[in-house]
Amino acid sequence: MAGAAAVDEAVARAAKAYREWREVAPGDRARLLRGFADLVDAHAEELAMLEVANAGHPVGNARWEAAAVRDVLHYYSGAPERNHGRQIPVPGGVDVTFQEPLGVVGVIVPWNFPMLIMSWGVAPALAAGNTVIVKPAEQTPLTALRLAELALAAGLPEGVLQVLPGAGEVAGARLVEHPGVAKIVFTGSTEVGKEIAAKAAAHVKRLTLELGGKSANIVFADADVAKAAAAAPYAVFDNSGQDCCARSRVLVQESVYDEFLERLSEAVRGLRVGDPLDPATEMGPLISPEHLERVRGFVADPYLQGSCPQGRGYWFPPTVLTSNVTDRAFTEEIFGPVVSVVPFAGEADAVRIANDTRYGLSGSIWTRDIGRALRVARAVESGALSVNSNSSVRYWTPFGGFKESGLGRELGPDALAAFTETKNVFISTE
Ligand code: TXE
Repeated sequence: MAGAAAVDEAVARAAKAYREWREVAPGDRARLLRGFADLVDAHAEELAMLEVANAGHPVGNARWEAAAVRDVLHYYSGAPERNHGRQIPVPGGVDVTFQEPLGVVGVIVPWNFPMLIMSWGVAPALAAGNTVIVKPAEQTPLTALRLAELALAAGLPEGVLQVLPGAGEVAGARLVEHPGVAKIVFTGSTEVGKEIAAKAAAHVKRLTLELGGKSANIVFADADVAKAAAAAPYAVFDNSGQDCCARSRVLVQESVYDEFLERLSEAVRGLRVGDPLDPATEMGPLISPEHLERVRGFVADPYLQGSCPQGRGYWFPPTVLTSNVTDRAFTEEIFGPVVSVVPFAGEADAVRIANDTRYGLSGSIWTRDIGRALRVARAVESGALSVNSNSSVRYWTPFGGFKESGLGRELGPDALAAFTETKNVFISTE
């Protein structure tokens, strides 16, 4: 558990490493990142098993996550050689822009997708020439430490990527306040995100924030209702609902509400909740006893609950609520396997309910009408929407939130821009 002094030491080491790392030729930086990706691939099974122990993820999910970490590293290993600026026509000379790295970047990671979210910060930051200090969540330091070892083994110079397990209020807070840290990437609760934004303002520190969500899954009567209902459990029960993209509010058009609820209930009853090491398991336990208590506090009168193991472990069954739009369970992020289903009358009604929240991270629209799909997608105040699909994250495309769900974008080309500063240079020809 690193204290403030350890953070200061790490920042000094990262600042020293930065002076060399930013000078490494783009092709060499690319090769090192590619080598890191290849080592992750070679250790994918080990990393997956470590994530099962770390966070209780079902082993199938953890395997997918290890592959996704590799893919993110691979994707950004192409970036150093394409991180070019522009040449802009101006009178009296030549104008060029450079995409300069920022310096030392602090990446503060939550416990819900420990290695995956770490890679979203680390890969583009390193590709752009920054050095990185990762502060994993208290509950889940294991895969972060292993990834740092693999980075060293791949030949990344010492100090380029450091992992510092520690308490949020100590090690995390010190990273945020340290004048030698140029940027903070934070994924976690909206409350802590606001606190970090206020502290970062003191140094005009660069920030990327990925915060909470309460996303809507909007099902219109003209949709393939069977498909939408079959996909809905994944959208909220994946990772036991501990997902900022969870579509925890399902809005269903009145005429197909009963049919949808019936089909959803059937799917929920069939969900296999249990031992994360069993490959057939679809949903594992919650992260901690405190979190279990918190989730429990939202559920008073469930419409339906699936089954889950009894006894040892932080188990909570997949739960369906038919709550009112003003209920706490409908408005607050539960971060557990609890979904609220409500009816709506028409398109305007659906958009109004979807937008009646302080969050705006993801969401889905199920319809066969392409015009409606685009109209609603444009009207919903959210950063990552999908039509006839419930998945939000593709590493090629920007991901991030509107409103209190965050600031800035991760993944895709946007993330590379988020780890660089544009410098403009004018050269007089007169
Ligand atoms: O998050 P915290 P917690 C939401 C979700 C969950 C709730 C609480 O609703 O129930 O947040 O989870 C570090 N300065 N999400 O308490 O505290 C901390 O050590 C600097 C949504 O675990 O925000 C950890 O590494 N850092 C979310 C990270 O911040 C601080 C994912 C997240 O912890 C700090 C997780 C401080 N003062 C929870 N205090 C998502 N967006 O996916 C804590 N940390």
